[in-house]
Amino acid sequence: MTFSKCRTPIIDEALEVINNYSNMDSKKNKGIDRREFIELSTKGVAAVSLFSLPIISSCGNSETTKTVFGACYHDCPDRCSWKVKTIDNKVTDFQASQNPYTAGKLCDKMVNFPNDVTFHSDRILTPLKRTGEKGKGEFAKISWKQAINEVATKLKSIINEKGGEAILPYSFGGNQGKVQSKVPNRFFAHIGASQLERTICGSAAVAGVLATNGQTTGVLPEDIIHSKFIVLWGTNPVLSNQHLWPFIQKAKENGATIVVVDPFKSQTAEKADWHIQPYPGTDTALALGLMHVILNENLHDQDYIDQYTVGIDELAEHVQKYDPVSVSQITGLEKETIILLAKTYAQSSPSLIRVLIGMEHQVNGSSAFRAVAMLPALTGSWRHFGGGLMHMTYELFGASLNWESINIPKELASKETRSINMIELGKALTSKDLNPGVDALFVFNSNPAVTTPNQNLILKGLEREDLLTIVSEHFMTDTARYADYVFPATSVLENWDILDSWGSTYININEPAIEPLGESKPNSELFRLLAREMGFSESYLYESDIDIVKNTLQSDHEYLKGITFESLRKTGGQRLNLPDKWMPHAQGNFKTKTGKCHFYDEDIEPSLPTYIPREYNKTDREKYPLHLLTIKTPKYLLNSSHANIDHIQKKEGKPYLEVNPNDASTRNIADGDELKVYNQRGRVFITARISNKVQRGIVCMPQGFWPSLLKGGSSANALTDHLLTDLGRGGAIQEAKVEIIKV
Ligand SMILES: Nc1nc2c(c(=O)[nH]1)N[C@H]1C(S)=C(S)[C@@H](COP(=O)(O)OP(=O)(O)OC[C@H]3O[C@@H](n4cnc5c(=O)[nH]c(N)nc54)[C@H](O)[C@@H]3O)O[C@H]1N2
Ligand SMILES: Nc1nc2c(c(=O)[nH]1)N[C@H]1C(S)=C(S)[C@@H](COP(=O)(O)OP(=O)(O)OC[C@H]3O[C@@H](n4cnc5c(=O)[nH]c(N)nc54)[C@H](O)[C@@H]3O)O[C@H]1N2
Ligand code: SF4
Ligand SMILES: [Mo]
Repeated sequence: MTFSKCRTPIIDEALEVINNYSNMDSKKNKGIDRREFIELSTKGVAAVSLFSLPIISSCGNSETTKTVFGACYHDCPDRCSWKVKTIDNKVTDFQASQNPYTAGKLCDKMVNFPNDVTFHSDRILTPLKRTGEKGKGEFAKISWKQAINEVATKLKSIINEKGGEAILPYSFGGNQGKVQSKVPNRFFAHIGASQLERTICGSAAVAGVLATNGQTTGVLPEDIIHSKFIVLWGTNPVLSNQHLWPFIQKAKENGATIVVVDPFKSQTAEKADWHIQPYPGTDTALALGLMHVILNENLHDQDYIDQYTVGIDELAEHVQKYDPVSVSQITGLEKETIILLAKTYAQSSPSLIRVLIGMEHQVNGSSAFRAVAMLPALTGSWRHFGGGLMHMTYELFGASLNWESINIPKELASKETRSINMIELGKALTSKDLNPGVDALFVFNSNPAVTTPNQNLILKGLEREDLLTIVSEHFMTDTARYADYVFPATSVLENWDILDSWGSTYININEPAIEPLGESKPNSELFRLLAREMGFSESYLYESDIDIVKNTLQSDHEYLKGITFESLRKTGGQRLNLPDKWMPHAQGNFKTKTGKCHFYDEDIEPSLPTYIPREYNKTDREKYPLHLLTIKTPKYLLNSSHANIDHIQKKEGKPYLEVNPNDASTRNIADGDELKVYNQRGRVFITARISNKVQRGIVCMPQGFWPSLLKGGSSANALTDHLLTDLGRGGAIQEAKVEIIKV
């Protein structure tokens, strides 16, 4: 469509909405018939009359200003809501909207988002085809037509020769909008591609808590202000859950004690009243040790246990071997610390344990969550408002939204195809045993060359000449550098979406603030175009983004009362309509098969949470004696996102390895020395920072830096292994041993 320059702003807006419709829902490509066009026009005009604020200006000089609401797409528990003002496709204002949980403040990672990502000069805005060697990042611009045609042809030929399972989609939380993360799954299910076990974050944590409670939704974030004793167990809200932190501070003002259990002296640990610093991966033993003390000191709530739990006899017997002396040897904590923590936790009321993700990335990580989740039932802290366990909130959205609109259609869901675990990407790409092998890798919403363990094995796989790698991205990431084809993805300011949350209780829609820049297209549109090129006719492959958003809200569930597409367009994020006093387990009501809290479950192996460390052989123990943590300490990065932005690099500074003074002195290492950190999988060059943030025997480096931007071309995940966790098939990323040497 071409428009005359001289038109009224209201029509301008209507046409823009119509344009968005036609751009985003492949109908444009299929040709819109007259009836559909009238329907769309009506929708467009209705939308305009409600929400645009055209500046009345003279003909030929029309400016259109617009305010839309949206939400942060990042894999972050906060899910902030925002408001974007634009004039003529330029963002003039970008800030938090009135969502009380966002509380008027986006984090430092996001305040400058329009410039850092959407309008950044390095952004990829056309399809690209590789011209140089894999990994060199040499590409030529090509048209969408050519890119879609060549990729569709190659995928079809792989399907014909090897079957759909030879194609592996690889995506994670790069964009947590439901449309931009889930809709592509329809395409992959349709072609019978391998399934990806998306378990790198949350899977082990959730599996552990579900084993005990049957649900992860415990105390809601805002209700933490009622707690008097808060244990932040393996989580770092000052950095990773910033909008919860003010509520924790409020609790402190109300008299709460804040305890952090973390092997690293995190930003949160520095601000806590009490930092308990166990060895990494020993939390299962610590939790069982606390239960030992609580039961032996008679600090448990027998009535709660009798009414609402199963397996107390088995648990009581099991914890006898986790006495404070034994647990002290496992965790490295003083036995007095273990006893004091158990007593103060059990005797304070309401007492709350906050867990999130951090502790799961250990071989025993899921058991740790399972064991920790038992403590509130043992002490009956669920009975008190503000007491219990705080974990995730996604189940509230799971219960209330219309998921049929988002999930792959029923007819595809039953298709059985093999699964490949995302943690084991390097193995899958290099394995000679997989049949069929992975012939095509399709990456979107993820940057596995940085974020997935065993980086060098992944890079080796990505170097394969016979691997077709397709990446949809904003930037030339370290993964995209290896692509044969790169597609330009829209940013969140340019596409429709609906966003639930895993850490807050607000639902958001995301309305495009501007038209897609350059030739960028939403993930959803990319797969509609491919489907059309491959000749598929099933309607579920062509649903428009806005229809999916609307349908997802079609639900009679009480939590969505008063929340509609129209209301969300006017307000931005809205809190789910939840009961005033949310106390899910005050009277049991666990979502396990018995309806009770499970201290013991014979259907799970082992039937009780058990501390089972990874055994190393003597040679490895001697060669790589230090335990390496690679965690989210960068303030300005969200995983690997934003690590390529100049001013962010300056603010963030270079990465350091935290080394305990004892380990440094035995190796003759001084603060500021350049080090090589190495093990059997790789090596990273990094500067030493000698500190007491880590205990003797432990070193810590940040995750998220791109290998290509560091000396030696390796970053944290070059040292990590693709080990799986005990339950949930997550990644035991933090189970890595290394040695360090001055270079
Ligand atoms: N600034 C910033 N914020 C982020 C992110 C980011 O990259 N940067 N990432 C987002 C994502 S994807 C997620 S999943 C969340 C995660 O948010 P959190 O769950 O808070 O997790 P992490 O920061 O990964 O880890 C928290 C703490 O767990 C500790 N930890 C590691 N191993 C163990 C252990 O064995 N036991 C115990 N007790 N603690 C352990 C680490 O030292 C770390 O300080 O943060 C989100 N927010
Ligand atoms: N060593 C170590 N490794 C870790 C962790 C750790 O603590 N230590 N944490 C793990 C955790 S918890 C997580 S969640 C993972 C995260 O790992 P990833 O999901 O790979 O996260 P990001 O590095 O943020 O990469 C997301 C990418 O998606 C792109 N993107 C954003 N929006 C869109 C879009 O709309 N379309 C397309 N096509 N692309 C888009 C971004 O530009 C970015 O490059 O990392 C894990 N890896
Ligand atoms: S990254 Fe998290 S804290 Fe920052 S704006 Fe997004 S949701 Fe909010
Ligand atoms: Mo994560």
